[in-house]
Amino acid sequence: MENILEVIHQGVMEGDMALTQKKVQEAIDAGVEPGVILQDSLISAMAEVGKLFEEGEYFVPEMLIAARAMKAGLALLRPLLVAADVKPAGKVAFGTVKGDLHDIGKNLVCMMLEGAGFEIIDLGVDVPAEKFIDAIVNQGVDIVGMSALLTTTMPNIKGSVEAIKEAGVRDKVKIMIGGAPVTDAYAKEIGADGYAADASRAVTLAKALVAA
Ligand code: B1M
Repeated sequence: MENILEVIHQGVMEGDMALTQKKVQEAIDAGVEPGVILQDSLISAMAEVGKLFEEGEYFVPEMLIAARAMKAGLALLRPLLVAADVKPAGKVAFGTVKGDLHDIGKNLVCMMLEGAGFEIIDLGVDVPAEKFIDAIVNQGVDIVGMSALLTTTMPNIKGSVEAIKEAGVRDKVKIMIGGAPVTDAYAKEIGADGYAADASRAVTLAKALVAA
């Protein structure tokens, strides 16, 4: 008999949305625990996708279609996970900073984080500092993620970090940053907790920040 979790894992790896959804539904109907389906097929597949990306075997398009298939499966699982009170790996508020409309990288990082079991509050693009602060104060997030793609908007990451400090809530969250012009040195300079170069490394970083 086929191992349904392996088939789902493979469906995500190949970005086969229809197969992933069909098999997740079959697994649910067969009584497999939602948390097991999440961990042993969807999350495990996205972890492998991230590894293949880091090794240069997968590129952004493969990662995007895998993430899309993962999301299709997750949509079926989400209500069951909520009902079963399966705790997320952490809660992340994520946005592209003020003045910046690029969202492809942000969406990819969000999807990979979701695939790793994080709950995501997607604040969208052109996000002013007040929105990050609001997420910290009112949504109890563990991590704030900020993305910038323009050299002209990168200073708004620093501005947002400073606004978070001024609002007196800096010690309530970890701050991670990324985007094409952003560097590790910049993250250190502005007092962020970490920088990741791509979506796969963003997952590793987020896990480390939550564990710290
Ligand atoms: Co824009 N754009 N763009 N653009 N655009 C760039 C960034 C640019 C480098 C192109 C170029 O000139 N070569 C350039 C910036 C130059 C600079 O600042 N030095 C540029 C410019 C100038 C502009 C405009 C100003 C153009 C104009 O209007 N004159 C304008 C600005 C609009 C604005 O934001 N206010 C503009 C507009 C646009 C489009 C709307 C046309 C479109 C965006 C569509 C969209 O996002 N919905 C667009 C695009 C597509 C690009 C390029 C071609 C591709 C960006 C992208 O999606 N990459 C880009 C050139 C390039 O990068 N080659 C360019 C793929 C994506 C998966 O990678 O976003 O880097 P990336 O995300 C990665 C990592 O960076 C990391 O993980 C992601 C996945 O691996 N990462 C994080 C990202 N955020 C992270 C956060 C983390 C951790 C990791 O933790 C929180």
